[in-house]
Amino acid sequence: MADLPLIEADPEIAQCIADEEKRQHDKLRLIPSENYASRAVMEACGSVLNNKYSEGYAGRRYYEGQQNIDTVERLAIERLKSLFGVDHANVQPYSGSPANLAIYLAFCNAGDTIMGMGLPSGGHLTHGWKVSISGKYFNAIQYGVHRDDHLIDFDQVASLAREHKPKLIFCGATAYPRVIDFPKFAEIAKEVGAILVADIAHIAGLVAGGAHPSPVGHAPVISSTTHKTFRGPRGGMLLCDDAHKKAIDRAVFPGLQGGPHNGTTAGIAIAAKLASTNEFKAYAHAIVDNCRVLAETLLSRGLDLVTGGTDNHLILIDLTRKEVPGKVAAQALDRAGIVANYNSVPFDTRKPFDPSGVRLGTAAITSRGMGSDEMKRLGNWMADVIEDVENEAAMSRIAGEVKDLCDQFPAPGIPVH
Ligand code: DSN
Repeated sequence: MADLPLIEADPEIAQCIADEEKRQHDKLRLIPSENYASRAVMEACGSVLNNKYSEGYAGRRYYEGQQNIDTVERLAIERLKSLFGVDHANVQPYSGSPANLAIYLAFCNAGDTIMGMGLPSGGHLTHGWKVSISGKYFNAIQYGVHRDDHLIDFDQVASLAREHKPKLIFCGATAYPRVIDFPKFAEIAKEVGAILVADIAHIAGLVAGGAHPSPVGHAPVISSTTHKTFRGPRGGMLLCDDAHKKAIDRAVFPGLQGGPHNGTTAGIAIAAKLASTNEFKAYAHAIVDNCRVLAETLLSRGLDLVTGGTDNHLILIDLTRKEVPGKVAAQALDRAGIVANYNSVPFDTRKPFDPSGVRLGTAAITSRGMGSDEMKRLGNWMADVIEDVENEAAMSRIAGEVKDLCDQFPAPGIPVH
């Protein structure tokens, strides 16, 4: 039984995977936290490395038989250190949320004051939002964006920091379309004696490829996922300077997690190697260029964008003025073969499960090799759908055109259907 191929062992799951391959091939995937992991990354994730337990760190494990795993983990660490220019890397966090929890465990006690950007302004749940453990176990102070231009309100960040003296300040976001000003955050953190943490989960690939400023030298602790713009496996990583490395390593293991997922570690090593190439640098810049063209097209069709545009891989459409709920728009777009997610916009008058925005990003479609011509077509399709969300005939026509376009730009790592 253990030797059967998937198609024989579990035809139902085999069919789900085949269907998902087809979906990922046939649709324009615009969820900004998604991408197509490189084929080599996918191979590593499905390899025998999954079979091995390796609690501890290279050279200091609690299980024997680490001859190959230690090499894999050391390669991942060394490549990340050189790629990002940091003193230390921990590649064991299971994903971004556990990476952020490890940071809290490393530097805070329950009840301590921490600061992060509020979810409605584009921050992540783990930056202190009330329903997350980070908002429940800590005294979480939340900063936000200006009401008029939706840019981070640094006067508010500074005054809240002075008033509350947080131990940690998180910067970085999941729904913020502009450059994060790491030096400005660092200045505020220094003034109040807080540790600045940069969560670069969304922009790690842009930072690695030089398409977004690096937090290194400003934030002594950096957390990230490895699968978004970085195009690696589903996983997490923590980067830090020498002063913080002992606490970070202890917090990840044994503080928070058991054995690392070694297939993922190998995938991170591969992604780091690929991200150090000129090809990846060009990819990172193309993500941003594509996003700008897509934003310009949407604006030209009369759609409102949070902050009026984008500097990175992400766009947040504000549909308040159009009076189309974000969920209705996202569902209509999906029927037209364009996959985005509904999302709150700053100062949203609607509830988070039925908000006014649609969030999109260009990391995955840029991995398919699409460029500005395709972004213009895409922006016009999106505007057509949003203008007439009940026009099923138009949606199925667009879905067909989307499929034709996708056939011209095969998705990396997916067999052509
Ligand atoms: N859920 C991820 C995102 O979509 O941005 C972040 O955790």
